[in-house]
Amino acid sequence: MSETVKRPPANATSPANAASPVDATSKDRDLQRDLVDPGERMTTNQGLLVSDDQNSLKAGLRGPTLMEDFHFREKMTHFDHERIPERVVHARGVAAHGYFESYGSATDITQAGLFSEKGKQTPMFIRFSTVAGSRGSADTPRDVRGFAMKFYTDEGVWDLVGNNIPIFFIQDAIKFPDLIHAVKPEPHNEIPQAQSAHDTFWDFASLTPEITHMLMWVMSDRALPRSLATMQGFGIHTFRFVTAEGVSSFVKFHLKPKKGIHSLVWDEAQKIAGKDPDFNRRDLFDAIERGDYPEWEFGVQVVPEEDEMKFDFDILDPTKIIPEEDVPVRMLGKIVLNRNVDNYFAETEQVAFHPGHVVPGIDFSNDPLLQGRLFSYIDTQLRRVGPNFAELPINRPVCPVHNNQRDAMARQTINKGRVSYFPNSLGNGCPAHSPEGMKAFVSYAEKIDGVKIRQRSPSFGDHFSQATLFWNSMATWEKDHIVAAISFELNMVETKAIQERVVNELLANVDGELASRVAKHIGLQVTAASKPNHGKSSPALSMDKPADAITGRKVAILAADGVDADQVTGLKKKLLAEGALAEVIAKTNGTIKGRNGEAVAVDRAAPNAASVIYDAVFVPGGAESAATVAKMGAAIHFLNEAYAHGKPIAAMGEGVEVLGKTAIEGLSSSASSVTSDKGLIVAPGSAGVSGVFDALKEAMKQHRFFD
Ligand code: HDE
Repeated sequence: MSETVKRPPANATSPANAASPVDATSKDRDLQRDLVDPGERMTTNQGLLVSDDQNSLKAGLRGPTLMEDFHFREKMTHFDHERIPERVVHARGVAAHGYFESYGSATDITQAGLFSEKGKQTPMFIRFSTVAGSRGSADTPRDVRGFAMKFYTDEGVWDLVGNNIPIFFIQDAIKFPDLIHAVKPEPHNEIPQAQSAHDTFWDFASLTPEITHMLMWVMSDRALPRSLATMQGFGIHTFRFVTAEGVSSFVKFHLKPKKGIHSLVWDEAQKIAGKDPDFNRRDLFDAIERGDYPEWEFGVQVVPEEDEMKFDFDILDPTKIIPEEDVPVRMLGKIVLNRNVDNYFAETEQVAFHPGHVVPGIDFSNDPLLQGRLFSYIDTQLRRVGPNFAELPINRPVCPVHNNQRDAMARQTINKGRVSYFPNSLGNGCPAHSPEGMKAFVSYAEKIDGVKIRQRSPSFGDHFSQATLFWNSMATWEKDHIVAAISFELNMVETKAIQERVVNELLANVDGELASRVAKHIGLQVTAASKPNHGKSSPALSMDKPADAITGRKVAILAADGVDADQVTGLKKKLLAEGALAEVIAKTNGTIKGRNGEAVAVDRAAPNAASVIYDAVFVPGGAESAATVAKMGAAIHFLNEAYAHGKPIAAMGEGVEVLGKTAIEGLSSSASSVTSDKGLIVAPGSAGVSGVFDALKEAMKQHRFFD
């Protein structure tokens, strides 16, 4: 458990009897009663003290194991049943506890209690995930990231099961099994794992024009988050807010990360999958352990009911965004993650989300994707976790639960009394309905009048304009990465007809330049006439924005014996003070000698330190150190790779000469003071660490320099 986060005392109130209002620690208190310490003496599950857990009961020293060995059988059968089915999608995930804090009253748009007053805190649990890969796959494939949020409100559990991309691949839930079958490993040979770069995905995509807008997002670096804390989150669908007076408006949920929106690049993501497959989950876990709590602002775009038809797309269509320039995001509060789980299986694996878990003040729209999800999630939890999934510690609400649902496998509640039906007189009519005024959930009384029809609304018909809007909104480097990503994926596709359909039937309808650039990379011609580009853009869609701070960023310091220890410790201290991290990397672990004989601790040996897990590099001065580093192939590779990935690189004194041995261009080592140009920071020996640090900090806020 985190040292920094203090748990509340163990005098847990049973949630079923919780009388006190919910606060940020209510769920922690609730979970407390299920926490078990390892204990001093081993017992069986029946509490019997165990004398020997390492030898099975045998007939003679070299004889067969006896059927009678109940201890062996109990241990082994439990082990045999340790796994539950992995999620059919979003199998690989990581989660943490935290809270939502309201910025002020939002009662003008919703009666949901968590938004009722300034400072009100509601406990939360968030699970992040990749979609396509199995539970044991790597953290960094090109994929959408799940962003599933559980709010333990005093009015019941609210699940906002979102993603890090604001739209989806398809418009109707009935197509979801096809989409997932297409992207998952191909059924005949179970290849490839956690990747969309194969024939079946692109076959489906090429025949599904509504996917085009989403393709632009997943082929952008949005699909390669640097950190889970540098991702935006979205509820995707249009939902409804409803006030106490019954007035409804449409809303889209947004989460904006405090650390800025930053991603990896594809080459880096692929290498990290081998060097550190747990890259994102490690980053989240470590950040929370050291008190660097991930934080997001939480807000909504609000569309009054009467404005539903005012857009040139349908707000029920989940392949569309509402541009933030048209409807700004109204911030309602912040979300902070401040505690790691105690047990991965009990919490992260058994947590069960369902978009149908809502509270008064939040309701659904008729988005056909959302409507289908309202069936799928409860169904999947019944199969995956079982009919009493809501009783599990991580899933149970912090407010009372009373109804006549009974029994089923692994029931935990011991319901007293002879009454398990309604209406009843023997139980005094309890549990009873809540009368008006008690804030029970009442579905929004939307007027529905339609014919039964299996058809898509024509208002869902424009599949390309917002894909073009996205493309137009990208910085040059973002466009380059999209072209490279689509080209990479299509070059993995073996069927030429699929490549041709993607280029001519999808991309040519987005933008002519995009289509022809991709066509060139994959050795094809664009044969279709390109649709004219409408020229509109939405600046909010670009990731080309500096962060406010460098918290959690990691700097590598390449050093050897004879290093200028003052530079190393000076820079390290300044970085740590900013919440960033710095690691001294040397040939072997242990210590190296500073140029004045002082011992400098090594944080990581070179073979364990790949450039891809750092955000920036510093090569300090010290003639002997610089000469050694310049001769180390691993160090030169490190610098070249960091350079190729556009990362800030700084060098001081003799360290500048090391850069001369690399492929880095545009060095101006003759300068007499610190020069900083496009992420390349060089300083002569006489310059102080402060100037280098300031320039490095600014460069790290920019994140990358692709030119
Ligand atoms: Fe999901 N999705 N989904 N999805 N989804 C699941 O539920 C489904 C969709 C999302 O961390 C499953 O518990 C259908 C959109 C997240 O536990 C399953 C459709 C969005 C998670 C399921 C969608 C999501 C899931 C698999 C089309 C973003 C992980 C295991 C109608 C708004 C939750 C499970 C976690 C998980 C079905 C589309 C997000 C099978 C049928 C759109 C973050 O129920």
